Amino acid sequence: MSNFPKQPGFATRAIHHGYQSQDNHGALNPSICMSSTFAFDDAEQGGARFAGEQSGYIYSRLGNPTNSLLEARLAVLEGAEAGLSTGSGMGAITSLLWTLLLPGDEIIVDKTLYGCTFSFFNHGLARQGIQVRHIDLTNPDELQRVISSRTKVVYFETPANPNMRLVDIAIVSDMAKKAGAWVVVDNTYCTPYLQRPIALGADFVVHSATKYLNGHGDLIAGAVVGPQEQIDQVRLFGVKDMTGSVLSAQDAYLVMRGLKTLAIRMERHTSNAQIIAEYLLAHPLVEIVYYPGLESFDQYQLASKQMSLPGGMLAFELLGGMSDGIRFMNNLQLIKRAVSLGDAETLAQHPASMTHSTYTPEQRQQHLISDGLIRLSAGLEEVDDLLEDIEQSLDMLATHRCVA
Ligand code: 4LM
Repeated sequence: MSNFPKQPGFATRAIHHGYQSQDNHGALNPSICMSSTFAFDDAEQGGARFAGEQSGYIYSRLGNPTNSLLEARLAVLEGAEAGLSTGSGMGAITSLLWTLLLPGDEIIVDKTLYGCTFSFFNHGLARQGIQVRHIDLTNPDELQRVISSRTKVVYFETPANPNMRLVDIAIVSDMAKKAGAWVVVDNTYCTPYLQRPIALGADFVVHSATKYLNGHGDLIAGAVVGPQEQIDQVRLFGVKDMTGSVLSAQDAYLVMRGLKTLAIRMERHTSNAQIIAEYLLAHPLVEIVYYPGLESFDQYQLASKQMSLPGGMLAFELLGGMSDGIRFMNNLQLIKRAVSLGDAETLAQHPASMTHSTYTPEQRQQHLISDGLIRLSAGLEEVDDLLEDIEQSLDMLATHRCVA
């Protein structure tokens, strides 16, 4: 963007940051750089780029102009020094943590994590001699008790997938900083439109850009943002040598297309989720609703403190438990039964048998993931149509109960 406006707002940055159409034949949109490799003027230039003595592109596993633009936009939106795009959210998490951690280090993580993140910690990190300690980070006193000079990283999601538990980013980051540990926050559920962990003291933010950042359910992507020096290391070691988790230039372009509407989409996801959450809360067949925008939510105050809006994700349990939850899902007509989140379509899924089936039943109990929980990602449809679908599905449950 040129120097105007002096302090562009969120949506303006999401649309314009880092790109000047006048420098690109007037093209409104950046072009997609479809090149795996980049020619050097001479051998000395190639050598200097490999030696890190000269900036410039070498090979798209290390960087590509289309990806660089996306990375700059994500960094500015999250308030970070630098960004790196990856081939998936798991690619972002693994590339970052394989870079930060060595055998013998300890990572403290929250009890509740997305199923594959949990699986990576247990099957990936723990097996390589890294101590993984799961604690309840919603209670910072627990962190205070266990954090030590061995702790290299503190890692959490907030809201946590799938049960919506919140972690106080400012308090946890302050404690971690005093102990010399890095703080990594998975901000997939919120996006920087709702929550900016780095401004609250976190060091790194990771994303599944598959979700809200792209927003259209048509690709898999990830990102990590943080301090320039460490992001360079994640690029040069984590991605280049360890995971190879590279985002294609075409998909980087599509994520940027998604970013252009992120602000208005997050407003609509939130208003739809709020209305659905209130409807469910008042329904006689619903036992509990977990949504940060409800006053009945036990971390409502914390949500108001660190999230600018309560977001598009909610979870709930029916009085009839898991069997009614499954029936509820099967009765849905408009809402799709699908994992993933942040798409235009409203999606319902059952974490215990789907996204969190990487936990054993005992682990799910220890990690506060109830078998009856149903997760909804509120989409962008007309909310009355969504309510009509939810209502007819619950009505069918009520009929089934009367008949049974
Ligand atoms: C899901 N989630 O929940 P990729 N971090 C969080 C996530 O929810 C996910 C990832 C990372 C779901 C996928 C099926 C908080 C994924 C991993 O899928 O690798 O882009 O992101 O439904």
